[in-house]
Amino acid sequence: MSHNPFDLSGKTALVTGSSRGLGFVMARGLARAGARVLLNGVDAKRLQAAQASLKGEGLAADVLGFDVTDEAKVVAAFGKLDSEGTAVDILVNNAGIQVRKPLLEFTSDEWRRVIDTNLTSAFVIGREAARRMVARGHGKIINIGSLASELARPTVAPYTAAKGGIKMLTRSMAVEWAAKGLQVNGIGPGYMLTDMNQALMDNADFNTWLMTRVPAKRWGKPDELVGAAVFLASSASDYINGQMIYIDGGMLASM
Ligand code: GCO
Repeated sequence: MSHNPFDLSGKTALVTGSSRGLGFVMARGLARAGARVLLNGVDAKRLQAAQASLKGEGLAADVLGFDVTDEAKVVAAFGKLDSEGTAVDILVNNAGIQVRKPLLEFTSDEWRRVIDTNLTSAFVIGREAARRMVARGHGKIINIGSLASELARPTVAPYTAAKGGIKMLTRSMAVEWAAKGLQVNGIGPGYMLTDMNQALMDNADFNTWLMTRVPAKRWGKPDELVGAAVFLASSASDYINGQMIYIDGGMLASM
């Protein structure tokens, strides 16, 4: 029996949107902490490459590809896991997209696509995972929010609304499922060096603004999310529920 409270040996973790970016880095971190990870996405080639990368490190990684916005596919994926006898002990709701434009120019379809991917999917996948976790009396759900769970900036209204919803969905899940042995918390990344933010990283004016707003005076590195992900996925957080951990270089603490 490991006395390391951060040991994830024997656990299975499903990380949505984990063929690349923050999702892949968190999946790798959970695997390095001992978990068997289920990699999720819609691009089979990317998923195979991600799996090969983790297996190349001797880590336990399988692929569970489905579109997080397709409820029937989500339900079928969990049915497949049931039939294989695979229990998801840890769910990381990470999948998300970004669309940037003035709110007045957004179409309803664009709005719905962001909300469906970034928020509704966390509800649907969270519900499917939690039904099984509740039956077993334990489980960890980690919803990936954002600085935008707390603060807004122009041009990212749907994303911000979705990430604000992630914070309150996290609290709702926590208050309904804590007594059933589940811990549901969130991670709010700040401005991280990811493909999704490439347009911002390439923008000199944005970088100048950001460096005035972040006390750490730098962008975050994706690996800097792993510690919080392992912590919230492990027994070290068994009495923590409904919390958001912001990994933002101090940005939220600063006026
Ligand atoms: C943006 C960015 C942000 C970051 C991150 C901030 O356009 O402002 O995409 O949303 O991705 O979520 O915490």
